Amino acid sequence: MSDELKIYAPDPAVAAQARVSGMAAYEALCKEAETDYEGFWAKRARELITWKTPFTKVLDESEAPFFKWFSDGTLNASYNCLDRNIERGLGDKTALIFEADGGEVTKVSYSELLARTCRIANALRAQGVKKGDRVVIYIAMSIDGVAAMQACARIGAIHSVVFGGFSAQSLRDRIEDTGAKLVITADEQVRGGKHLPLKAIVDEALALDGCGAIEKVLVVKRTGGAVTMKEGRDLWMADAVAGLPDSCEPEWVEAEHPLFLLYTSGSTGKPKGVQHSTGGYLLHAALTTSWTFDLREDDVFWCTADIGWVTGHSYITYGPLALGGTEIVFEGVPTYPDAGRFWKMIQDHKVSIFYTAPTAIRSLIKAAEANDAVHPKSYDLSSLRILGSVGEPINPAAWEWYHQHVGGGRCPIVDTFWQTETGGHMITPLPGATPLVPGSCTLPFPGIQAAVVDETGKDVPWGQGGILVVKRPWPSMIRNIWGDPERFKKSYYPADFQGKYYLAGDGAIRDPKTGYFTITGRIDDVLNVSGHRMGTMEIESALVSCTELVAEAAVVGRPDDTTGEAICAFVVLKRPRPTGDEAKAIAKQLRDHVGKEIGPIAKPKDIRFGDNLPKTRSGKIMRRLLRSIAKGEAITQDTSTLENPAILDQLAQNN
Ligand code: 6R9
Repeated sequence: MSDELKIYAPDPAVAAQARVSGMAAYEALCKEAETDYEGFWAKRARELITWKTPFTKVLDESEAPFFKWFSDGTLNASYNCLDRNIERGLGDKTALIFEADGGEVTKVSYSELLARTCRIANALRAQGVKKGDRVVIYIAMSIDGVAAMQACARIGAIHSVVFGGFSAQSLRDRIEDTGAKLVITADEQVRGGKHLPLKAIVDEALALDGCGAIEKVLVVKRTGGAVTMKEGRDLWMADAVAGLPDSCEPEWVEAEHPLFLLYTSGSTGKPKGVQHSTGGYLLHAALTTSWTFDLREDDVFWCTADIGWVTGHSYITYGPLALGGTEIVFEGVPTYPDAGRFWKMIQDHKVSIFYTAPTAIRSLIKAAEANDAVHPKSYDLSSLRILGSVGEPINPAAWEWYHQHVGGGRCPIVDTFWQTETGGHMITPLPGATPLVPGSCTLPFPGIQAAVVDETGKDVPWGQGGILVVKRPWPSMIRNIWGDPERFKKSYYPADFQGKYYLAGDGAIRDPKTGYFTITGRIDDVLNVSGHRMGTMEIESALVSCTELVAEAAVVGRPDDTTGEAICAFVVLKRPRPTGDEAKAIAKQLRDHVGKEIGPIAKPKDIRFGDNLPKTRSGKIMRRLLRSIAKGEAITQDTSTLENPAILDQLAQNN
């Protein structure tokens, strides 16, 4: 393969009807934002959002970096996603197509989704939940999951969805940090044909210290599996909503009122509660759905993310519904009953916009290459118009396969770079405008002032790698770390850039000719495993919390063909270094321990034991050496500052 840049011009059929059609239109939008930044955003906020009280102020920088947008406007997110579509005549239109793990399909119209949302909202109010109270949602992909989020938004409660794969301990940490009053969960979840507990994990979490604020648990019946209901605390959702009306007056909130908290990993300490606003967040979720996905009323949109992650918030619960779209909510996994599941669902539901993660694509490529029956060519995918990728860099080989075999060579791929903190797309192609280059997320979304700078905040020339920053605040940006404004400032507006630029935490490089961005990976101690963010410190803490065994642990990432990055742990035990079967058994025990502390997604793929770790004379672990060992590379770095060089050979041999 030559490394010559391959460029794919937008498909003329897609471009002809796209909202942003052609590069001149894209450039005009960027120019508009440059010339009148506040005017640019205010215009879209008026077009896309229905305000109860129109705003007169746009951006308020008086308490920078705690920026405010549209602060004297009031609105309700669920009104914008539901009622107003019904008022526009879309009441009978299908809002959600739910496909269960086993294949059963349930469709709900906008009117039905509104009624369901209102009943849950009324139940929350009946249980004493008020504006500003936090509600933790620990549930699998379901209509009730989306409705529960919308119900919180309806009454001004702040939801915090916790991914159903997190352990009781992780759930406890989030419940404690939010100070939530109520948990919404289900009896069980079903994934890949297996029933997995949810309510039992909630019980376990609530039995730990720190969950004292929880008064009630509402339980959705999904499988009918056995659960224990605690008298006075636990209530079946069906009983909680019984007899309550299916309408509910929305709570009109200020634009800056927090819509949700979502926990994500940073380089240090416990996961941070990323706080999003109502007005600015909803605007960008809707605007990016409109421009990046070009969503239209006859589209069937499928974002395969879970509502436990930010992608599920912006591109399942809020963006597509704000535009009156029809979308798929999928409970299961891409490989069950076989690895053709995604392609079959695209065919069955005539999906026109499909948004997934590179990890999923890479694993499905492997399966398709081994078995024609699960190859996309065995399905009718002609309904597809636009493809998207998110969560991690997509390698050019996977991009080409996705483009050719899934998109039939005609569908543009929007490789969307963004983060939990950014609320919506930051750097992404627009499907009817941007010429595509596999492996590049191309150019900033109009209005987003992304740049690549050096450590002092100076722009680096195109072609030179540097630090990705955003130079101006934008409407859907993180507002705070829940309860920790100092950490917010330090993490995102560090003194290195005089507190002026938003620090994304990623490195980037721009193509010398086109200026296209390529993300080069995290510049902090955050790993990206299958598109999930994991802090190395969190995993290290989980390992050393196995106090009877572990003396010390260091975690690094190494490249992995399927998951992008894999977790590799170097562990020093409180007993002699194990080998052979004993090493295998202890590694399994430690993996299970991490699974229990954080969740299965955090289990290290490799665990290596050493008598010690490579350290400098001042006792600092030299992680860059561990990274080389994890990759199986020869050590070429300077090891002269190392206290104990012999340890490198031991760790390198120990597989
Ligand atoms: C939306 C989401 C954010 C981190 C981010 C970056 C990586 C996401 C990417 C990408 C390259 C893309 N990332 N999209 N890297 N190209 N298109 O994934 O949010 O879970 O917070 O992760 O993921 O490293 O900083 P989140």
